[in-house]
Amino acid sequence: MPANANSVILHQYDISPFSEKVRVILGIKGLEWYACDQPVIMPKPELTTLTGGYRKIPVMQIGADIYCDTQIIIRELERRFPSPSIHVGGDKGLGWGLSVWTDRSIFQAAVPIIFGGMASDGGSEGLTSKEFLKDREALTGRPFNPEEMKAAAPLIADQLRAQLDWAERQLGLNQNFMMGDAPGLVDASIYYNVAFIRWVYPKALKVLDGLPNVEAWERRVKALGHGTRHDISRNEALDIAKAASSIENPHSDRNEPNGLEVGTKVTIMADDYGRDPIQGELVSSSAQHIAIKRSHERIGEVVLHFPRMGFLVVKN
Ligand SMILES: N[C@@H](CCC(=O)N[C@@H](CS)C(=O)NCC(=O)O)C(=O)O
Repeated sequence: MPANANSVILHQYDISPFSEKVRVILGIKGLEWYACDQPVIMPKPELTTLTGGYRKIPVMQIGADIYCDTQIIIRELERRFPSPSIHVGGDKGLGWGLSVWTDRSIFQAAVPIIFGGMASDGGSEGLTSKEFLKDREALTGRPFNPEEMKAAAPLIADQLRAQLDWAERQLGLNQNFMMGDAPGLVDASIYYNVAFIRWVYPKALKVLDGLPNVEAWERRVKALGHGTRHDISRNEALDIAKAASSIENPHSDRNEPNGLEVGTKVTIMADDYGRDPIQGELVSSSAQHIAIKRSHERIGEVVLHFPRMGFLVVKN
């Protein structure tokens, strides 16, 4: 079935850990979706045409609505496809807070463990190519040097182990998933980190020795699958954006603290890495969401959606 303006298109690549977070959610919800594969390093001309400069992966597109960052992607999937919910057990909203822990603390531990470990083993292909390292230096604005990560990796492995031990205790209550018997946001948020290490540098999963509940849970989350995946080319995805119109209704937030309203021209940037500024005109905003519109001759007008936590918004 060809994709249309209502299809979920995930701009991704297979070994992208943050894409895996979203793919697990697609699996939990049993959704049909289209993978639009993007390059692992810059340039990504089709992606940045859609996003106005945002380069990180994944990005979700539905018609002319473009969702940047897994937080807003998953929030939108929950809004459009509420059942089964990603908020399970006692999680009514704090699951998002836990994803800040998993995305920043666990993920930032996984990176040096993987790259430092590969450097110790003398591996130097693919993910440690010169082009890749240069790209990630530009992304983070800091040296990305596996040789330096080598010394840190064993110390950081302790940090990873301590955090996965929390997960072990949580599961120890005889439950299949983090918040109870059903899988949800918290599972996807922890799991993608373990999956990333498993794919790229499985040796580092030595930290799972003594954490049998986490190992069994990892297999359970993997078995959830990714829903039904189709593939779509980058050009087709741009054609869909061009033919579609955004479904976002203009809306000013009465409680917005910084005087943003419909029509305000703003610049948005991530507060951690990949801080490329994206400019546009505000369509709607709330405590959790900001939508801006932009135009480009290849795709016409699109609306970009970002989460608020983790993104800075300034008036132009
Ligand atoms: N906060 C972002 C983080 C996304 C992220 O760091 N993605 C990685 C890939 S998994 C990335 O974009 N790396 C640079 C690249 O792929 O060019 C999110 O939740 O979506």
